Amino acid sequence: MQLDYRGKNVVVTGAGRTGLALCAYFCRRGAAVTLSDSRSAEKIGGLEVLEGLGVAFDLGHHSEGVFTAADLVAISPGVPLTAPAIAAAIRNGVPVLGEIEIAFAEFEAPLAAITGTNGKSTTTTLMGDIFQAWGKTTFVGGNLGTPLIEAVDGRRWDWGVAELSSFQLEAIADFHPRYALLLNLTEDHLDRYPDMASYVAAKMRMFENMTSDDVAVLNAEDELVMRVTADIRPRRVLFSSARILDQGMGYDGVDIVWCWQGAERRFPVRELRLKGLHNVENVMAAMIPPLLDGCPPEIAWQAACAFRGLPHRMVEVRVLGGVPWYNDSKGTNVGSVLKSLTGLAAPVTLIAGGKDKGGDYAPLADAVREKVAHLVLIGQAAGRMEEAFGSLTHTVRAGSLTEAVQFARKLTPAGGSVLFSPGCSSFDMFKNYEERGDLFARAVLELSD
Ligand code: UMA
Ligand code: ADP
Repeated sequence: MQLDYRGKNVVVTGAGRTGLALCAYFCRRGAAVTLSDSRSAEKIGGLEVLEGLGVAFDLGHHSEGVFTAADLVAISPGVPLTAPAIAAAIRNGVPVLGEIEIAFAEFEAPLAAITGTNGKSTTTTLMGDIFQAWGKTTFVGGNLGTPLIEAVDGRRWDWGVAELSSFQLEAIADFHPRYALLLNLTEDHLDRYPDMASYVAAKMRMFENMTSDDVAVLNAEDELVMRVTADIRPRRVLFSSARILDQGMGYDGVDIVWCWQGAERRFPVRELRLKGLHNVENVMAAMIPPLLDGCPPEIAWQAACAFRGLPHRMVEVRVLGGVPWYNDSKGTNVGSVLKSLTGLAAPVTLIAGGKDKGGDYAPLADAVREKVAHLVLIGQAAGRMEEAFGSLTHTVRAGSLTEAVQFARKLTPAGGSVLFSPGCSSFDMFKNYEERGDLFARAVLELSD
């Protein structure tokens, strides 16, 4: 059912993909919309369409007066609740809601929400494929790319599968998925959160409105996940990449084994196109909601086997002189670099660095010592990374990603491999991780034989 925002004074914050979709949504509902962004109109560009819709602007800064006078502030994930104008609105009793909350209020199909530090996009996309293969019209989006708010007008959905970031979960109120997946928890985004506990607390909001009729899908091998979900209300269904579970989804090193209500079903992992133990975890997690909802296991497994993985996640760009080159531009934190390194044999030349997120690089130290023969560093984080790893392996700095590729070419012997897994976000040098990964792949393809 459409909510009534007619005549309401709504301030949409952030002129990215989410904010633009929010503006269109509130305009369709007859609200008086103001778009506020800390960037100037020239920097944002392309606002003519919104002018045509009658949207007002507060650009180059966030004006407190605009926020405190609003009936509702709708925020994009990149805008922290601590921004002074947002904090002023909250102090003045103005409701401040995130896009996920606003969209959820009108999203009529059941929803599976996926969070965790790593594996969200892979799991979300695969689960979407499974529901589709089962014949369900399924919205697949969220942090993955298409904001949930774009799903609420137009099509009728049987299912929604949404990847959720901690940023998005910070600004929910009544959000309540039927299935909620927490894949893993390792350090990330410590440039936004004061500490790991605050980051985990944001993720945990996913469960806060769920009841015992709902299901939480959890990683039995992640100690922190197990600890923080010990007392949640939804039913816990576990997956484990280390053992077979009496009840739940396990793995014995050969087959994924689904044990449920006395029955056992086996799925041979060699049939998957996805590689690596972390992807076994993603597949296990993605299959649980559809299976619990009655999807025939053979349909779920066929969809899992057909899935080729997403771009910029451990994609082999080419093999040159006996050296495979991997693009893992989506490896944006220490946990994901670790998984990617684990799948490779020494000697690896690792190209890393980018925008530093303030986390600890130490969990990578053992893997760097064992596997990385040469470390090529780029970007703002190069200094901190050199401090952490410079004494453990041969380390050089490059002025650009293209130069890093050239250094890696010279340094890597036949039989080695080159991994571009930055362990950082891209925003110091690139628009996003896709642009960064595309540039890497181009530079690698341009290397002469
Ligand atoms: N801005 C302000 N004030 C601020 C901060 C930012 O006005 O205090 C403005 C910026 O100037 C910019 C706009 O906000 O114009 C950007 O908003 P946004 O960062 O929310 O970007 P969107 O384009 O709306 O993209 C967001 C997600 N971005 C972030 O969480 C940073 C996208 O996730 C997501 O795909 C998209 O919504 C659709 O849901 C990206 C991401 O990096 C991929 N996510 C993080 C991650 O995966 O690690 C969480
Ligand atoms: P996210 O959306 O959470 O960033 P992706 O599915 O895009 O996750 O994968 C990003 C990177 O994270 C991959 O390249 C891989 O290195 C790592 N990764 C993927 N799945 C997992 C997992 N289940 N556990 C740990 N790391 C993972």
